[in-house]
Order: sequence, then C-alpha cells, then structure tokens
Amino acid sequence: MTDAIDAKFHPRVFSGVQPTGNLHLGNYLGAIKRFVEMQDVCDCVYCVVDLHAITQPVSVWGGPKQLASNIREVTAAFLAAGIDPVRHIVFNQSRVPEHAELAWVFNCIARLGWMERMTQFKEKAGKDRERASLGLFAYPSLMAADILLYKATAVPVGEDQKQHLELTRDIAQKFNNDFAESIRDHGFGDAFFPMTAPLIHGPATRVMSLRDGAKKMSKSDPSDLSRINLTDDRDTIAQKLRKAKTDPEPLPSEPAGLEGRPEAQNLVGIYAALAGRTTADVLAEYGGAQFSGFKSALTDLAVDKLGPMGAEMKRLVADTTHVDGVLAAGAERAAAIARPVMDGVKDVVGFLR
Ligand code: AQP
Repeated sequence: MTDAIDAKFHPRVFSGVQPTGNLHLGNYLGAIKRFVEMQDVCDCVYCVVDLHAITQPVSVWGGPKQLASNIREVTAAFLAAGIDPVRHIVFNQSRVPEHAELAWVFNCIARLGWMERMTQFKEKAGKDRERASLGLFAYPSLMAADILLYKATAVPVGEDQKQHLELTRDIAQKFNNDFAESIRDHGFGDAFFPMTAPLIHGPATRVMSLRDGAKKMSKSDPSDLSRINLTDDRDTIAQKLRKAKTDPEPLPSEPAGLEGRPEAQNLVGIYAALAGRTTADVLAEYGGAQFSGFKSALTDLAVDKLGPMGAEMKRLVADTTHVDGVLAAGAERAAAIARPVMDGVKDVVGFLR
C-alpha cells in the first residue's frame, strides 16, 4: 500500500531512525515498513540518525560501545525488513558531515519561538528543561537539514513527527525567501529548497503502549511490557500481548465502536497494519469476539510477520563486516548528493569556497 505515491511528484524520499536501542513495533509499522513500500516507486535515502541519538543524555543512548552496536542494529532492521541497499541508499548520518554543516545554517534561519513550540522537545526535556542539551532543542533543525540536503519531497514517518515536518517546510520557505535574490543570481530559479510532505498513512501511524492506550509505544519506556521489540521471540510476544491492557467489552463490529476504547483501537490497528488490511475489514471478522481469542490471533500474526525479520536482524548484527560495508558504501553515495547541495547553499549564503 503506497497511498498513490507518485514518483513524478516525489522523486526522492528521505527518512531516518535513531540508534537509541529497543527498536519496536511502532518504529516498524509507523516508519520502517513504509520505507520498504516506497522502494518500488521512488529513489530512497534511509539514514541511521546517530547525530540525533546523542541529543539525549549519554545514559539514554548508552555510551560509545552501545551507540556503535545500536547503529548496526538499526541497519540490520532496515535490511531484514527488506530495504535494498544496492538500489537505494542506507548510511549513518555522522559519516556525511554536510548534515551538521547545513544544520548550522538552519540554526541561523530557524527562530527560537518555532523551536519553543515543539512538543517532542517539551516531552523529552521534561520538567527540567534547563538541563536539556542545546542539541535536543535544535533537533528539528538537524532533521530539516537531513531531508533538505537530499532535496527530498516525501518523508515517511509516524504521526509524532508531523510537527517537525511542518517546521522543515517553514525553514525551507524562510531560506528561499531570505536568499531569494542570491538564489536567482546563482541560477537556482525561484526556490533552492523544495517543500516537503510527510507520508503518514495507514492504521498504525501512532502505535500506543501495550500498558497504557494514552501513551505512545516508545523505546525509552522503562517497562519492556509496554512494547513489542523487533527481536522478541514467540513466547515474549505472546506474554506481552496476553498482558496487554484491554477493556471488558467484546470487540465491536465497526470502527465507530472503537471510539473511546484506546486499547482496543490500538490492538485492532496493529492487527490491521501487520495483515495489510483495513480496520473495518478486521472488525468484520472479529466483531463480537473476546479479547482472549483476538489476542491469540494477533500473537500468531505478529510472530508470523516479525519472527523471520527478528531472526534475520540477529544474523546481520553478528555479521559486522557486511553491515559496516553497507553503511560505508551508502555514505559515499549519500555524500555525492549532499556535497553539491551544500556547495550551492554556501554560494547562495555568500561563503567563499
Ligand atoms: N509508537 C509509534 N508509532 C508509530 N510510529 C512511531 N515511530 C516511533 N514511535 C512510533 C516512528 O519511528 C520512526 C523512528 O523514530 P525515532 O527513532 O526517531 O525515535 P522516536 O520517535 O523518538 O521513537 P521512540 O520509540 O518514541 O523513542 P523515544 O522513546 O526515545 O521517544 C519515526 O518515523 C517515528 O515517527
């Protein structure tokens, strides 16, 4: 399901995943599964965004050894899910210095007020925002640089990233306006950067915690029972789904019946996304069923879909030579696109090079 993505309008897709450990079903359904679907219609650049990972305290990303292992794990997840690193580009962000370079220019374009409104910063900084890193505050500026360095116009992401993509458009727009004359003088036409659209579609754009239907499934949730990790085995998946919070009513027969039942909505959405079916279609089959029966059907489906991927991830993580080779080759190809774009930015801004 590619939601009628037209390669004519979206010649290049970019997206990324942070190597912060505990890759979960939300990361897969909201992002990685969509990355795979885009491959047949667009040129894709998929990035392990390690510069983003270090915006959090070292205790969150685990230190140097853990970071290196997490970078390989995300790469392994990309490959195990079916991303083809020969047809498309897979690399880690810190290998292409133009990401940080363009982010600095964007730090000087973006306004403090824009960043102040970002809900992800508020959530991740928490109450003690004075102790949050400057990098966490500027995170959306680096994300805009990631995307615009490749002049990507489409970004498959989960619902939580929508606000950052709106900001990416604001930054592109302001750059185009602030330097309009120079952009024309240097032969780039009316706009240097394109407008980017988020691709947020399907029944699982915001997968919720298995323990609390009001909270997003998240890598950093202290309870492992809140999420299904991509490398969980059958017994662990079965146990987590058995313990998943539900309500006492049977499943409704139509999507309208899920209103006000966030846990039921979450499990049905997960089922639909894994099966490639609509929510209505799933409810037509399971309407009236008790959660116990539905949870065991969901366990079979999840194990069927995630089991082979988890096994392949584990195999690839052990094959560091292969994974490191994919990242190195991908970085060379990414840099070949990024460098001339950054040169153009320097010319437009007036830096001598
Ligand atoms: N629960 C989710 N449902 C759907 N999509 C999700 N994504 C993340 N959580 C869900 C999508 O996964 C992609 C990569 O996310 P990220 O690595 O940038 O990290 P994140 O959004 O910060 O993910 P987490 O798991 O929630 O980490 P923490 O706990 O650190 O906050 C993105 O496209 C994201 O939308």
